[in-house]
Amino acid sequence: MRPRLCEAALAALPAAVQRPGYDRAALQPGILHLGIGAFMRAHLAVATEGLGWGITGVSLRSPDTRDALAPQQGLYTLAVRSAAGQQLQVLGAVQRVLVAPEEPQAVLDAMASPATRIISLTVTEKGYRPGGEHSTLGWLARGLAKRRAQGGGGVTLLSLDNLPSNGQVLRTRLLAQAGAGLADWIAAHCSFPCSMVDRIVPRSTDADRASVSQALGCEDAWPVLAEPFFEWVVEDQFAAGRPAWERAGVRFVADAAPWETLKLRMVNGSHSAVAYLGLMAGWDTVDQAMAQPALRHYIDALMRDEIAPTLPALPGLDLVAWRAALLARFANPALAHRTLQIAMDGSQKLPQRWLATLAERQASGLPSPRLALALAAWLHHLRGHDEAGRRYDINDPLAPELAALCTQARAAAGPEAEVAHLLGFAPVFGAEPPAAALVRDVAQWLGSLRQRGVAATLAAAA
Ligand code: CS2
Repeated sequence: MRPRLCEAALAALPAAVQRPGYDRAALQPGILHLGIGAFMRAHLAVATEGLGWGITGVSLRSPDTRDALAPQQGLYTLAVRSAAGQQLQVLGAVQRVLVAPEEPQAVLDAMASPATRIISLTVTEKGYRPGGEHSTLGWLARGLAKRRAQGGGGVTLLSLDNLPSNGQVLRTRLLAQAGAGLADWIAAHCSFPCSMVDRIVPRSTDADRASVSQALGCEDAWPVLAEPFFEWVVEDQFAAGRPAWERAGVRFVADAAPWETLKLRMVNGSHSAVAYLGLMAGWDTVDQAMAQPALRHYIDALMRDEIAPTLPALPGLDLVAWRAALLARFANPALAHRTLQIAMDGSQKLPQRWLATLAERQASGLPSPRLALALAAWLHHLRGHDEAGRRYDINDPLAPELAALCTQARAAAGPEAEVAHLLGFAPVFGAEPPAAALVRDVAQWLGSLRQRGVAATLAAAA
């Protein structure tokens, strides 16, 4: 039996493994992070490593991360993987993990503590939906009420989720949740910088845990995997100070919006298209899908011809090289990023990933055949099984509504009426009825996906 990863085990790790070279006991617990999932541990925690700031993670639901990290004193391994191999780094920035349903007072105390200067969030797109006391917004409102009452002073609320104007969205929703007096205090004392985050972080498996533990020579129950690429662009508006993240390559800007648009449309928009087409075709991982010449050609053309022309100017960015690098990131054979994982929560993702691009193109009178194919693939995947008949769950907060929608749409008179009904689903597509040309294109693609399948449809689209 190998020993468990912990501080006492650090000295004996293989020489090639990077590890904390500082006194962890001296870290200032300045960051409270809600949603201590894999992404945050491979992104924010990496940027914060060695800068003197410690992170308290909060899990809003499951105790898994706390249970795995507590015996490891918060230590875990990041495995950066590419065709060239893997580089391991043990990270020390996470000091402790709280499980909100088990220790609500500790979470509220941490939000109220003047030592907490930044409350950051990775709670996914659906985490910003208005909700009760135990929603993200509910926890924040209660914590900030306590902070205000105790004179804890202003704090930065830093969203790291894939939403356009994520800071603004958080601010607007939190003020609505807070109610009059508290909302005024938050507006006066707290800041909400917008940010763009980019790093592919697939969910790790038991096999990953075993291989990382073997390479370390000790047991890590909770490692994370990531690609080498790392990007974080953030507006420099911190109400109570911040780590010197620029030392970790973070880009501070006055306005993150153009970066967010670039990232959401190109990276996430293409990713979702790969995910639904790949899932239906039985291509389980993104690299497996990208190895199909017709799929790769389609994604390249989608980015080049339909998405890139809608992007705002980003001085200094060589978009052609950036696009080529993105295709190579997707093709990374060492990540095994599952198409099913990216397919989840489509109802929360499509608006910013595809529909904003589509609406702008429509307004300029431009056709979007490839976005229409992506939409058809999303609709097609709602049937819940792939082309080989393998079933999967529709993992989406609106899954029941979507199932009912599909049943109603099947009763429509003909394929175009069916698609018009589907694209009329207001929670995803808005209140405006879909344009006739879009309905026609999507209906054609959907018919082709149903009758001929993904591979033949892509081959014909090329
Ligand atoms: C992915 C993202 O799961 C998804 O929806 O598109 O997690 C993606 O890998 C990251 O945003 C890349 O930065």
